[in-house]
Amino acid sequence: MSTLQRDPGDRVQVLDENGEVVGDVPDLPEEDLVGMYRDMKLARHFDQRAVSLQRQGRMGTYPPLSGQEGAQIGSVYALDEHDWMFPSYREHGAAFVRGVSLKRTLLYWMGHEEGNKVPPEANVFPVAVPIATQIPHATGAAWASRLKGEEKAFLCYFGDGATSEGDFHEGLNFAGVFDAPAVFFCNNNQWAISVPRERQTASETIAGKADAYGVEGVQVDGMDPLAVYKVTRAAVEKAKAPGEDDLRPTLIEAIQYRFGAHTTADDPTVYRDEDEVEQWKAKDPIPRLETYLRDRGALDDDRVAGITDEVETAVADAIEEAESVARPDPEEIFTHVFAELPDHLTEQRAEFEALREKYGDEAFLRE
Ligand SMILES: Cc1ncc(C[n+]2csc(CCOP(=O)(O)OP(=O)(O)O)c2C)c(N)n1
Ligand SMILES: [Mg+2]
Repeated sequence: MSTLQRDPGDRVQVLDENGEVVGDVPDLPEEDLVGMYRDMKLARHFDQRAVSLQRQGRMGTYPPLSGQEGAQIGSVYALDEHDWMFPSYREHGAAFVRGVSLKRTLLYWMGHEEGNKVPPEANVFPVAVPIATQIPHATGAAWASRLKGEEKAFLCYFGDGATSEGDFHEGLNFAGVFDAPAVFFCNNNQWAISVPRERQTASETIAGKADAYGVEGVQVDGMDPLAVYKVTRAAVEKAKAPGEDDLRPTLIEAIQYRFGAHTTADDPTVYRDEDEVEQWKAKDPIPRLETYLRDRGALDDDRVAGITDEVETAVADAIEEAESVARPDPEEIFTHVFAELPDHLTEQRAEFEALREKYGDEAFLRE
């Protein structure tokens, strides 16, 4: 059976929960397989440090990604250099692989506007906090690229919650009708803050929604990085060079779980059981790939220790660099969005300036 043309309930898997091979391993050089492992470890360690910084008051609200590394790294490895990625707010791991530095991601969540400035060569759209808005953006960019005669794929990430938004329908419908070279990648992590997957949609699967748009839908084990790579690579190739009877777009549903809170402002213990979290932790993508790589002789204790050191140093250096940037002036919240400030924001800025003048900055910092 081809990777994409299958029943959406038939979940693609290459490594089982113990790292045993149960499907065809994608044809990737060993260097890339080890690279995937390193990047997943980097994403995990970055995440743990970022949550800790927030808890220490050294960073603002932050959305953790632990548990979702397999989906992020596996999928982003499937892009070619000139392809594009459209993130939500949780894809720091994937963005890093594309060349958005850890320092820049830290600056973003520390409240620096500079953190929003994506290096042009990364081909990554800015973070989208409003749910699903990036979906029609990706469709539009993909369609425009095709009209220009380019051969590029546009990988768009969003959550299970995003599938209830009008933007999801509009983006996928348009992509189907105009045959846009887009890959819609749903990170189904089972929760949209406190709303469980079964309250999100009565559809049996999210992948099955593809039928409504006349495009292919495929479900994959999102905690199996090799399976994720395989389906995303097939979708990227099809987006650029479809077979005679194929439409370019694909909807991928990657089944996974976020181990942590929705954001550092959320307390998941009030809406989900610890047992559920433990069950999903048994599917952790990192030890799974590590077991496979050790079995094929690509990793041993020394190499794992070397990668762990490398990752810890990279994150520590990025934190030091980000914290050495002077804190942004609060007035910056009024800049960078509009070329000309609208009247209501001009008034708010004047009010802010007056309050600042009267009470001083110290008053704003008080709890
Ligand atoms: C248009 C819009 N509505 C509501 C919100 C508030 N909100 C932020 S995250 C979130 C849940 C999103 O869940 P999901 O799409 O599953 O993504 P996840 O956070 O699980 O990755 C909501 C409702 C928002 N940011 N934008
Ligand atoms: Mg979700």
